[in-house]
Amino acid sequence: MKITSAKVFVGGPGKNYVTLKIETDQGIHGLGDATINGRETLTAAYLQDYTVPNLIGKDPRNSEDIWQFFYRGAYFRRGPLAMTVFAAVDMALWDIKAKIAGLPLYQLFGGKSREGALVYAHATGSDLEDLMDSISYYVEQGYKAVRVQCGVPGMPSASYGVSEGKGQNRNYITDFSGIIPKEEIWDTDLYMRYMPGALAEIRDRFGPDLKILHDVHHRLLPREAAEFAKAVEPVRLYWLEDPTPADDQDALRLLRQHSTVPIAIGEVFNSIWDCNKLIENELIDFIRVAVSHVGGITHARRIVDLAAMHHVRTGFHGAPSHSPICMAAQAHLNVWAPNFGIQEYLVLGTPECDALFPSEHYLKDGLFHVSDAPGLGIDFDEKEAARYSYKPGSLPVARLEDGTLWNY
Ligand code: GCO
Ligand code: MG
Repeated sequence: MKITSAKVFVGGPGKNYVTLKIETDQGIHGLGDATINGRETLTAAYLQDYTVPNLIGKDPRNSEDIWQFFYRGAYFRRGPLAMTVFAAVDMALWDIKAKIAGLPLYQLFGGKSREGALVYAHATGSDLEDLMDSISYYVEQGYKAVRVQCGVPGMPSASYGVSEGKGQNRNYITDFSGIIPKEEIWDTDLYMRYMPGALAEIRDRFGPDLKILHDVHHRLLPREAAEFAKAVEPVRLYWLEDPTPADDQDALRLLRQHSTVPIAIGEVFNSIWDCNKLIENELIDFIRVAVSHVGGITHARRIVDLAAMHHVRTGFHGAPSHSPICMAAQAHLNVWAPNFGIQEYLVLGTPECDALFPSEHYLKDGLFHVSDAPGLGIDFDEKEAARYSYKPGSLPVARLEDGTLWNY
C-alpha cells in the first residue's frame, strides 16, 4: 500500500481550519487537522513544502516509522508548528489504519472504557449576573460541567475568556480584522481580589453537583497562583486551569505545597518533554494537551500512558480553533483512555460545519458519543471546502497598566 497524494486545505465557516487529506493507491483516504490558531498559513506551508513530498510513496500503515522520520529527521526538534504538522499526518495515518481494519479507531486502542465522554462548555459574562445566565443556559441544555469566566469590575479591559455583550457565544477570541493583535490591559491585583468571591457565589447559586472549571490563562506568578488556589479551595472547583504559564515546571511545587485544588495545565505544550516533570512529580491533576498540537495520536498516547502512572487524568484542549477532525481523534481517545477526565467541547455543529465535516458523532446530556464508522468517523467535503479561504486573524496580547507585556 502506498500514499499517492496529500492535499492541504485552509479555511472553514468563520475559521481557518488547516485540513490534510492523504490518499492511497487502495482508494482509502485519511484526514488530519493542522490548525494552529493565528499561524495557519505556516503549518499549511510546512505541509506543502516539506511534508507532502516526503509522504508520497510511503506505506501509510507504518505510522510509527513515519512519525519518527518526521520527528527525528527534522533535526531541529519539537516546536508548535512542526508538532502540529506531524499531528495532522499521524491522525490521517491512524484514520487509514482503522479504515483498513474496518473498525472505529477506539477499537485499535483497546475498545471502550465508557459509553460517552464527559464534556464541558464555556459560560461567559461581562459581569457576574451575565455569567450566571450563561451558566443556567448550559445547565438547562444538560451540561454537567461548565467553565466560568467573567469580567472583573474596574479591570481596564476584558479579562480572559469574557465575551462582549450578553448571550451565548463560542468564545472564539480570534479577531479577524487583521494580523496585528488587539491589546488588552490586565491587573492581577483586581483579579485576585474579585474572582474567589465570584466563584463562591456561583457555587452557592448552582449547588454542589455542577462541575465548575475556571481558566486563569497563564496570568499569575507561582506565588500568586498558590495564594489564589488557597482562596478558591472552598468552591471545590473541578479544576483550576493554567494558573501559571508552567514553562518552569518545577515552580508548580509551590502551588502544590499550599493547596489541594485540582490543577489542569498543558494546552500550549507540544511534547511529552514539556510536561514529563509536571506529571512525574504529580504537580498536576489533568493534562490539557491537544492531539493536534502534540504530534498526533502516536505521541499523545505516550503522554496519556505516562499520566496514567501518576494519577493524572486527561482534559484535552478543545478550543473553537480545533477542527472537528481533531475533536474526532480526541473523542476516540476519550472513550478508551482509562485515565480520561473530561473534554473541552465548544459546540462545533453549525450547519455549515456539519456540511464540511460530515459525521455521526453526537453530544447528548453533556456526554460526547463517538460514531462506530470505520476510522475517525468523520469525512471532509472538498466541494464545500472550495467555498472557504484563509482570513487573516490574530489572538489578542495582554499588557500591564504600565505597558509591560504580559501573558495572554
Ligand atoms: C481554552 C483556551 C483557549 C485559548 C485558545 C488560543 O481553555 O480553551 O485557553 O480559549 O485561548 O485556544 O488559541
Ligand atoms: Mg485554557
